[in-house]
Amino acid sequence: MTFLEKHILRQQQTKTQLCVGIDPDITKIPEYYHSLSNPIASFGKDVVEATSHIATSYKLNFAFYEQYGKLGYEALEKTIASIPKDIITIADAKRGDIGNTSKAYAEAVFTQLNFDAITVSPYMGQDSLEPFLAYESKGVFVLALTSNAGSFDFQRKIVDGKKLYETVIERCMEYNQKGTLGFVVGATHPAELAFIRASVPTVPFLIPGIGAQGGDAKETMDANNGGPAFFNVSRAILYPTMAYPSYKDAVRMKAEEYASLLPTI
Ligand code: OMP
Repeated sequence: MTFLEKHILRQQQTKTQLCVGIDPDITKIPEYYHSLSNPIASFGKDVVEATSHIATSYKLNFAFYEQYGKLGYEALEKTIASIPKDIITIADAKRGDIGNTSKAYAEAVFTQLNFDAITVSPYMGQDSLEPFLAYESKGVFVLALTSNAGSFDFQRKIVDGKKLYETVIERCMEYNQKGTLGFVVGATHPAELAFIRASVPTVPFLIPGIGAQGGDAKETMDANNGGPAFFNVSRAILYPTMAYPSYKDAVRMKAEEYASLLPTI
């Protein structure tokens, strides 16, 4: 089964398009985790337990694990192991290097860690992406138009008469021989999201930026116009501010709130 087939099946169960982002930050998790042997692993397990009834996918951002060294790597493995097998897992690692090195990155993420999909940077070109695209069933999300302010620095520059991100999309579509390629498009630019969606109506998008970065769920869904999508929400679910009987309850409520804002169509 390809990652997209798995995602469609999962969406039929949950009736939402919510991708829960797990970006563990020790300074933001409740105090009581701090005394546990691996606070990040325990936090991840609780987040998965609180949200797995509603999450269509999980995106684990590697930076938030790698910053804790050995404990972080252990937490990454334990968190992946705690995710039910019918839910898509996305390694947010933003890889991409010379082909020989990308091959090793792909082996690590797809074979060793067994993620369903990965985020990659297109900057080093075709040979840097091919080792990821060689996997029949794994998804490869290429950064196209990112959600941050820095997206104005390069991605919109006019090169050969068009914006650089348009060229990235056009060229990457030529590499999409197995239908496993998708794009990362930020929720913070709904008009451009709509424009990009119109150019590639059936390609899966990973769409971060809803919640903490200001992207609006409804506006983003409208801009996506029903295309296959993984709408990611990380901090707005992981670090709820409201008072509930327990932290896990608060995370569950927030996830359910976003899930209902991001229904399947
Ligand atoms: P929140 O802003 O807390 O919801 O987190 C967004 C997540 O998506 C983080 O893990 C970011 O690293 C990631 N992200 C973006 O925010 N913007 C992008 O353009 C691309 C990504 C990503 O590739 O996931």
